[in-house]
Amino acid sequence: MRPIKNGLRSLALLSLLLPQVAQAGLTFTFQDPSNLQTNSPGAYAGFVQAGAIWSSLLNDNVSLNIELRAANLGSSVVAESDVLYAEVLYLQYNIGLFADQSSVADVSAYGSLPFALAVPALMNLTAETGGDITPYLDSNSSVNNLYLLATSANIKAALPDSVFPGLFSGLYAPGIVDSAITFNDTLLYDYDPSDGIDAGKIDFVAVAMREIGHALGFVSGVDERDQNSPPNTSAKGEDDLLSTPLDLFRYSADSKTLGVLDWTADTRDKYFSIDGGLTSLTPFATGRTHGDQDAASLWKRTVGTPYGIMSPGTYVGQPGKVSQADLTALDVIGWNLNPVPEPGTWALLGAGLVLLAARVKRG
Ligand SMILES: [Ca+2]
Ligand SMILES: [Ca+2]
Ligand SMILES: [Ca+2]
Ligand SMILES: [Ca+2]
Repeated sequence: MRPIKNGLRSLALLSLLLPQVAQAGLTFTFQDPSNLQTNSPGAYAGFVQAGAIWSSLLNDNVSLNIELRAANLGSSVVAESDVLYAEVLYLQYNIGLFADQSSVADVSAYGSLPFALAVPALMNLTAETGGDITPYLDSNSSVNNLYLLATSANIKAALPDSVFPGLFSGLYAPGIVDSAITFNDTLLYDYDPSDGIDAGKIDFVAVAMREIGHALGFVSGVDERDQNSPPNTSAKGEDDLLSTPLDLFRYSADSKTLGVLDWTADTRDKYFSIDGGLTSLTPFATGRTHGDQDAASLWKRTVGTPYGIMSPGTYVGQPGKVSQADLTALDVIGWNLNPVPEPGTWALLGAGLVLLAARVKRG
């Protein structure tokens, strides 16, 4: 019986993996209050292209409003975003992810999550311990263990109105801005990555993709804890700040040992894992103030090839690239990936086609 059962299971999985049809997909409306289309047409076109690339990669039926602005952000900041968030019960989010599973990574990621009301995690820098940086286990099921703070785009992808009718209707109201992105118009950009990136110029489309990527949900609550704590301010209580859906896949060696997540800001290594911390897929940055000086809402900085489009730094003289790690992170927090066959998959499909052709020929 076992082989048959397994066979049925893989058939079920296969049907889960088949692309959904008749979806409008991910669409962007760019609002242009300062008339970039006239004043900085290259930048406006760059944002439109960045949106089009995300639309080609993700196929959730989600419409997003992005407001674009330009400003002098100094010499070290390329862009910043004001993203719309909403609180969601962890258990609601868990149910949403259960219904949203459409990839092998989704199945593993969902399986790694506790089916419970509350999520335990390592914490630090809270008022409860006087702002101390020493990690401690927070398993008291208080507000910060019960709720997540998710971007509006992430909620639209993971908890669609069809699954939770009316629950997040506010996010669909007219005039809602999912993210307001300001880029630094005092830096040198190459707006057209199709012919490479000029020496000394920043890949603008990559910058725009990263800012939109934050809106899609590639963000960590660790940054708020990192910044809203000594020496910057007095420590906030556990429940004053919430973690994000992406933080459900954030681990350290210490948290793995305890079988919990790691929501601390410090210099210990943190990593993205979709199997309960057993496997590190990609390291995260660990925080501007108490960590490695990069925002925890990014991959770890590298000397050579970046881990993905959601890496820190700017792409000067070289194009930014979306990586499998970027896609897996968005996949497991509730986005549905458009099928992009791997080279190996192509070979398999090709072999299948050849077999089919041979059968037809013999028939
Ligand atoms: Ca707590
Ligand atoms: Ca170029
Ligand atoms: Ca997914
Ligand atoms: Ca989805």
